[in-house]
Amino acid sequence: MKKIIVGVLMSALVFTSCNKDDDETVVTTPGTPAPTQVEIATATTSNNETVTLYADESQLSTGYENMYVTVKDASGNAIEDATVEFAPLMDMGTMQHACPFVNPTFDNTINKYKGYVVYTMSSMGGTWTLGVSVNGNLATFTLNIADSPTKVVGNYTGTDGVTYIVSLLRPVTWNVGMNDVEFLLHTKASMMSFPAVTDFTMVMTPWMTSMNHGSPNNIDPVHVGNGHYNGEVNFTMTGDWRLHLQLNQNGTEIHSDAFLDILF
Ligand SMILES: [Cu+2]
Repeated sequence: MKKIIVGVLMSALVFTSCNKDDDETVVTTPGTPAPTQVEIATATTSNNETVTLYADESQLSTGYENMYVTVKDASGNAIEDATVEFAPLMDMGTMQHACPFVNPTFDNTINKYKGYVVYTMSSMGGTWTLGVSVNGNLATFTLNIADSPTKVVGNYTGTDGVTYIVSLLRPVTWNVGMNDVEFLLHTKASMMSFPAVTDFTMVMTPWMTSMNHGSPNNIDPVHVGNGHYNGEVNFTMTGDWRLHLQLNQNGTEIHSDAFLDILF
C-alpha cells in the first residue's frame, strides 16, 4: 500500500508543477501524540489499580515510542495525580539492560500520562518488559517490539570511548520540502542508566543514498532541553534519505558519522 502511495506521489511530482496546494499536507511536530492512542494492554498493580498502556500505533517498534498510561482505582475512578514511573528492561538470558526513557506526566489534552521509551533492540534479541509503578506499586507489561522498517535508533561509540544512543522522535509525517526534525541523544552510563546528553552540537547532512545527492538549506539540530535536539531538514524529493550527524562536544568531534535512515 505504501509503495502505491509513493508511486502516486512520484507521478504527481512529475506531472504537476510546484503549487501551494501541496502545503495542505498535515505537518506533525515530531513526538506529538497521534490523534488517537491505541491500547496495548492492561495490568493490575499490587494495590489493585488498573493500569492501561497505550501507544501511537498497535505495533511497537525499535526506536522512540511515545508511551501513555491511564490509571483507575479499584472502584474504576480515574487517578490523574499519581506518581507514575517507567522501568523498561530487556532480558537477554545472559544479561539484562534498560534503555533511554522518561517518566510520564499527566497530559490534560489527552487525559493520559505521557512519557517515552527508546527501544534499542527488537524482541528478536530477548524479552522486553515495561514496569509501570503507580505511587510505588508495580504493574508489569511484556512487550513485543518489532524491527523498525528503517534505522531510527543507533548506538555509536565516541572518540571518548563512551557509547551514545541517537534516536529520531516519532511520530512524524514527512513532506517534500522543509521538515521539522528532532533527535534525542543519550549516553550509556551503565546497562541500567541512560542519561540525556545536553551539551553537544550537531552537524546534519541529509543524503539521498540511491541517487547520491544531498539538499540545500538544512538547519543543524541544536539542544533545546533534556537531550532533545531540534533542526530542519530539506527533503527535495521522496525516497531514501540518510541523516548523517556529526556529534561534537566543546568543539571536539566525538563521532564523525552517526546516522539514521528515513524512507517516505
Ligand atoms: Cu537487548
